[in-house]
Amino acid sequence: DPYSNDPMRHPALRINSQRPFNAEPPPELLTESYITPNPIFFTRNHLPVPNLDPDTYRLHVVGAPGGQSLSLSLDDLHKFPKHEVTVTLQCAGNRRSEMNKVKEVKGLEWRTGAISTARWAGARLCDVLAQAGHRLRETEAHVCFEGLDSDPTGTAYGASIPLARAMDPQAEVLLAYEMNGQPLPRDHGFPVRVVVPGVVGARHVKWLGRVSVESEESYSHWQRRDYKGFSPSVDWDTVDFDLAPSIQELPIQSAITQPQDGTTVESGEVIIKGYAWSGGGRAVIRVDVSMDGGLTWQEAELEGEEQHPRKAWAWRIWQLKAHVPAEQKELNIICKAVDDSYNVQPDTVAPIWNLRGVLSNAWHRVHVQVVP
Ligand code: MTE
Ligand code: MO
Repeated sequence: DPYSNDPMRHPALRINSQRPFNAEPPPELLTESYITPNPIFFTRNHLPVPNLDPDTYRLHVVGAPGGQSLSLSLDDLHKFPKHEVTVTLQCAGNRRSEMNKVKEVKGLEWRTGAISTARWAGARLCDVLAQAGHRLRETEAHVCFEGLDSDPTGTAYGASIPLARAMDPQAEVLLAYEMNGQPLPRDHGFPVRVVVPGVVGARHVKWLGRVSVESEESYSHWQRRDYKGFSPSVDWDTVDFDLAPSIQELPIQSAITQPQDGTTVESGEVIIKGYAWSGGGRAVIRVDVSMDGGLTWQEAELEGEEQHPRKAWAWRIWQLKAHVPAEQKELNIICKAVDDSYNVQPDTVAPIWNLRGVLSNAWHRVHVQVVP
């Protein structure tokens, strides 16, 4: 069993798949704190977790023509200036279960928890690439990452991002060796992973073994044959993965974590709580909440750290204290967020349905009963 060496996991995690291990924190824990504690940070593994020895670990960085290739130990990585940044990581499949209700999709049944936030620290990718002689190129180029996890045929997990993002110090792309002040937990990429602020989780390659600069995107299955969006009309007989761009920055997203769907609340003051986040460093400027299925709206209070324009890498937790009269029988609660490009979430799932169930960001709806 290639999974027999996987680490222990926190019992509060809601498991979507045991082998490979995929799990999300329950909603009430997800927004309890702005920074997600490491043991309940959502986990998305495609393969068994490799067991890497930090003393013999080496990161191979392929050098530029005229530059030099690097073989970096953990100590070597620590010699680069240490950079820290708070980043929300979201899987492209977050909230896929809602898409599956409209029409069957292929993929893990994530609810609202395939998203978490941590304070990451490590070397900036641009500093490491510069040491290997890389510069921004006139022509299109991509930085390809390979994990040290592999399938039975020896194929490793891989992904890529555009070189322009990798070389931009303001984009803050990290080769991270710390998560919330601790060495990375094994499930989250020990000893080194990529963190690409504002970009879909799939590009944050864990257990990083190799970095290279190529004229083409990574040839990995997960770059070319997965993590792409399609029209609702495309099915598995007609899909052509070469026609759609790989997902990089993610669209505006929000969800309600409290109260939970199908539960009961007491009339009087009811607290509605959730998260909101947008990709590409776009800040969340507003979260609208409806208690009556979308007839009327109230603005939620945004909590958590202030966001910097164009560098809003982390989510906002939001809250609304609503007054619910005793004669009210039920509530149809909805949330929708707006980012600083005034991008909004679509109101329903059907028009954004796609066969892989990615990019599921329709208005989040929760139905609860009210007791006097
Ligand atoms: N990196 C490797 N090497 N192997 C993987 O399976 N999964 C990716 C990404 N990096 C993956 C990986 C996907 S799809 C996501 S959403 C994030 O890791 C999840 O990161 P987390 O498990 O730390 O939350
Ligand atoms: Mo993912």
